[in-house]
Amino acid sequence: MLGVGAGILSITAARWNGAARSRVEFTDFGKTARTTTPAFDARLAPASDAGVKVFRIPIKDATIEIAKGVLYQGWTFGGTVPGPVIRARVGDRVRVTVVNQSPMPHSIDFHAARTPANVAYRMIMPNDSVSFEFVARDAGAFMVHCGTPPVTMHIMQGMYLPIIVDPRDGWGTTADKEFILVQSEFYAKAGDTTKAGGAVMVPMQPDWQAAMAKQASHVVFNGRAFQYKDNPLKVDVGDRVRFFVVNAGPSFNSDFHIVGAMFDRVYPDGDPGHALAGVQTYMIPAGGGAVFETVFAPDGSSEGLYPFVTHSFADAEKGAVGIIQVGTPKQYAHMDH
Ligand SMILES: [Cu+2]
Repeated sequence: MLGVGAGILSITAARWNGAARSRVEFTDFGKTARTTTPAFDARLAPASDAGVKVFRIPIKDATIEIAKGVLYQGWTFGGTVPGPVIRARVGDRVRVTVVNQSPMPHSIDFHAARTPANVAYRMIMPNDSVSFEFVARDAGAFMVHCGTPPVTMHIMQGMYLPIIVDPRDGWGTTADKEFILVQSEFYAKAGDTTKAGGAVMVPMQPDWQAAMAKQASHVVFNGRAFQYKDNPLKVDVGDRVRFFVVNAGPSFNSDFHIVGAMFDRVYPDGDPGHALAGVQTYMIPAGGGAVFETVFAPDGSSEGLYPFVTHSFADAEKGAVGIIQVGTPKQYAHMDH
């Protein structure tokens, strides 16, 4: 009797919630890494309709490229910096298993979760793993990072990724293109060449003194200085474009701005109810995120090139600048890359 009753109950629940609410989708970030060459793929696909989203995230050391030809010995989620992009919707159940495949203790901290930190964010020893589940209740663009002390070191080594949570009923507008941009700083110094044979290129290493003095060597979008100057984000004339911007820090603000455009909407905290209109620059604190929209309209920000920057320009000079290419501007069509 119990079995029959449970069956009826689950059928009823499925009718109430729709089959999608109980559909489980599994993503193994050990197998699906985002493209990072020639640039980190900033384009975003919509979240799936699966109501239960399961992610396996391996922690592993990796040699990354923080500027053209500049290698760095980093620590990562999933082998890239930033780590894999997670996208869910308000109401989704997000299940995470983090597997530590590196030789030192790490952890994970989801800013999108309301959960007891001592349980979900506990230390994960080498070859150990942690699993937890949370319901995504708050819309926005959130930071996820390693919280193992010293946190500055674990973040400057590359241990962060973005999670986007869409409002239950969407953002109120239809975007033609969506992009993820994660700003962060590196504090790099020359690697130890004594172990290498001279001809070998030695990856750079963390400079703790520089990090404490907040003297970054590189400030970057999506892990590599200037990568979107060489490989612009491409949109079409007339597109409404939504940017999810997360500032991983560890220590700088991001003063996000697009030269030649205006933000029709900015969602502080990722809450559509907080929308601001007509914004030139919006500051994202370290550990924060915001959602931006602009339209590259034919009678305004039309065909052309639009730099996006942190308007804290000493940081832009260190790499936090890229280009949005709208349509195919003539001067660009003839440029040879
Ligand atoms: Cu760590």
